[in-house]
Amino acid sequence: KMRRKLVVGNWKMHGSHKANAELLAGIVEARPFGCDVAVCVPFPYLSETAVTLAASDVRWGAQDCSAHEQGAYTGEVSVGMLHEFGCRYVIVGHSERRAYHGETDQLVADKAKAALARGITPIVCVGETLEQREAGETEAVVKRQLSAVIHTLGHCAGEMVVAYEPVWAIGTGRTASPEQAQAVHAVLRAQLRAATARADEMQILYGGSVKPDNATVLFTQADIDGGLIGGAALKAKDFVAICRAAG
Ligand code: G2H
Repeated sequence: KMRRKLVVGNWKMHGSHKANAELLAGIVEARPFGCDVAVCVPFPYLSETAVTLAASDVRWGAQDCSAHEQGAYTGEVSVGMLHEFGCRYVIVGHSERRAYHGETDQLVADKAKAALARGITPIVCVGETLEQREAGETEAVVKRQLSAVIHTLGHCAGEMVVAYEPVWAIGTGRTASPEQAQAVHAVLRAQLRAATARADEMQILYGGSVKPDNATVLFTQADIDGGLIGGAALKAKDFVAICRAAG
C-alpha cells in the first residue's frame, strides 16, 4: 500500500501548560515514527504547541474553525488565524460538534472549504450513531455526510483527510471491530473514487477508542490509513505506542 499513515491526537477540551509541555516533549523525544503525526489542540494552546513542535516533523492543528473569513462572530476562530499559528490540519464535523453544537452536513462542508482555501487540510469526521447502525443506516448516513463535503469542495475534494468515527465507539471503550471499520472505510473509498482521481492516495482515518492494544490490527486493514485518537492521545506513552503501530 502506497499511502503513508497518519496519526492525529485530538486533545478535545483537555490540557494545561504543564500537561502540554510534558506530552509534547514525550512525543518529540520518541521520534521518528515512520508515519505522519499531528496533534489537534485547544485554540489557546496553539501558540505554545507551534513553538514546541516547530523544529520537529510533528504537525499541529485545531479542532474546529469558522466557515466565515472574518466578522461579527463572537467566540469563533477563523482559518486565517489558524494559518498564522502554522496549523497544518483542522478537524471539522467531529460528532461532538455535530451533536452538541448542531453542526449540519453543509456547515461542516463549508468549514472544510474555508480551511482548504487557506491551505489547511480539513480532517472531515463522519460516523453513525448506535441507533442508526442498528437500523441498518450506517452506509447511508456516512455517505450523506461525505457527499455534502465532496460537492462543496468540488475539484479540491482529493485534498481532505476523512475520519470515520462511529459515534457509539467514541470515548466508550467500545471499538468497531477491524472488519466493521474496514467495511465502512471501503464504502467511503469507493465514494471518493467516484469523485476524485486522488481517492487512492487519500488518508481515511479510523477514530473511536483506539488504544495501543488495538491500533495495530486496525491499521493493517486495507483502507484504514491511520487514526484520530482522543483519550489515548493524552498520555505520551500511549500516543507514542499508537504512532509506532502506524509506522
Ligand atoms: C473519537 C476519538 C477522537 P476517543 O472522538 O476523535 O476519541 O479515542 O477517546 O474515542
